[in-house]
Amino acid sequence: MNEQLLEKAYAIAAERYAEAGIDTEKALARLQKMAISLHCWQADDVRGFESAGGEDLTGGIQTTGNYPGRARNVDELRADVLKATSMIPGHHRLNLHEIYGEFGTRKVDRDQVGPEHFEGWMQWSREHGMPLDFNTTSFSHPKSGDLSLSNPDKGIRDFWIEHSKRCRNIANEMGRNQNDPCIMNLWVHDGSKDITVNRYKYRELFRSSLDEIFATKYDMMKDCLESKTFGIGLESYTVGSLEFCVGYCAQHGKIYTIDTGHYHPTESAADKVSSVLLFVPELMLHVSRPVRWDSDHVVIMNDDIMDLCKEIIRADALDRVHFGLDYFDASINRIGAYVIGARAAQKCMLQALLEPVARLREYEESGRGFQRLALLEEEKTLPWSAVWDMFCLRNEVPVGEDFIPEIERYEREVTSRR
Ligand code: RNT
Ligand code: ZN
Repeated sequence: MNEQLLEKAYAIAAERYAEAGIDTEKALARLQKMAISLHCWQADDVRGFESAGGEDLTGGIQTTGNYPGRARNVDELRADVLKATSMIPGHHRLNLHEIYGEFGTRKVDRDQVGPEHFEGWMQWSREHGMPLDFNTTSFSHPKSGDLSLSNPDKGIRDFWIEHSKRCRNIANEMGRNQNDPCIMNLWVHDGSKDITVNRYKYRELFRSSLDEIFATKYDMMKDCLESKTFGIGLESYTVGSLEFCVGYCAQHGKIYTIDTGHYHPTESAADKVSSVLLFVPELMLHVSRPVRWDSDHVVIMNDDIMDLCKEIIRADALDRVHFGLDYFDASINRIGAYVIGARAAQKCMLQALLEPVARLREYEESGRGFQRLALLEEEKTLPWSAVWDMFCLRNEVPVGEDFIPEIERYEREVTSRR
């Protein structure tokens, strides 16, 4: 790309935004601080490293597609993540699931996992200045069944309680290692396919399991709870529903995870920001793209994510929100999937940061509805893309579609040979 042209376009855009009362430099500085927690599981279709080929994916989630080149081991996954981040402006985090530990040749069951299995990751994290986040993993295991932490069988329940406790300890070690709290998400698939009568009972068990898991206090990790509406094969009942999780988080001061694919199709994830943030300390986001269901398509710049970002900025809540991605598309180049999704999320956030919100509020507060709608409509065509290009240029990553040949080259030389 012609740098001079980009500079010129940016200068004009900055002036145009100044007319609307917006300082583009401020917006760029704020975007620079936005760290995205990149989900490691896009690189290998959520398989992990517990066994050589990875376990079959269970727990009501599904990857579709068999594009060649998925990461088959920790070295390939690390290389892919670094390749992706070289094309994503800014500094980001990596979100690991427990099944991505380095277990060696010995079988390490989930109730046996410890920080030692993540030593390599912590060292890698220091080397690359990429803080880690973490997740318990209740799916893809012989004891997953339909119920894990809410299972009436005490043996199975205790197994998952032990797993979750150990994960919190690992997360705390990660936080100490990076001198920045590790955000640990807890999502369990628990639910049932058909009409369920003991709804109250399983939720009561889930609550008491959580109480037990969270009994230990840690300084360098933060707990999040993620709700869901339904999973594949678990269509009629989800133990960790929205109300359950928000209720639990509100009562116990935990972080609530909004996964944008986990609500009814016409329900707005964005509207939850101002509702939930009044009652929970912080939010974690799993930015995803549901197509007809929680299909986890690659995130693109769309109204859903734009609204979500705008609600965060309008609520002045940027420092109370952890921004993560959660999708897994196995039908296209997986590094490309990371780059498209992360950049799309950043584009949405940039536009939120460039919104002439003071003027919009003025209109709203004085009852000028037409003016508010007109400005909301006009802001869509303000020259935000020139600001975005400048962000990429300053961060020394490809501008515009220039990342396409770069990913094609990596595919030719690396992933297609796997
Ligand atoms: C599943 C949840 C969960 C997973 C990942 C792999 O519906 O969104 O967050 O996608 O943890
Ligand atoms: Zn999620």
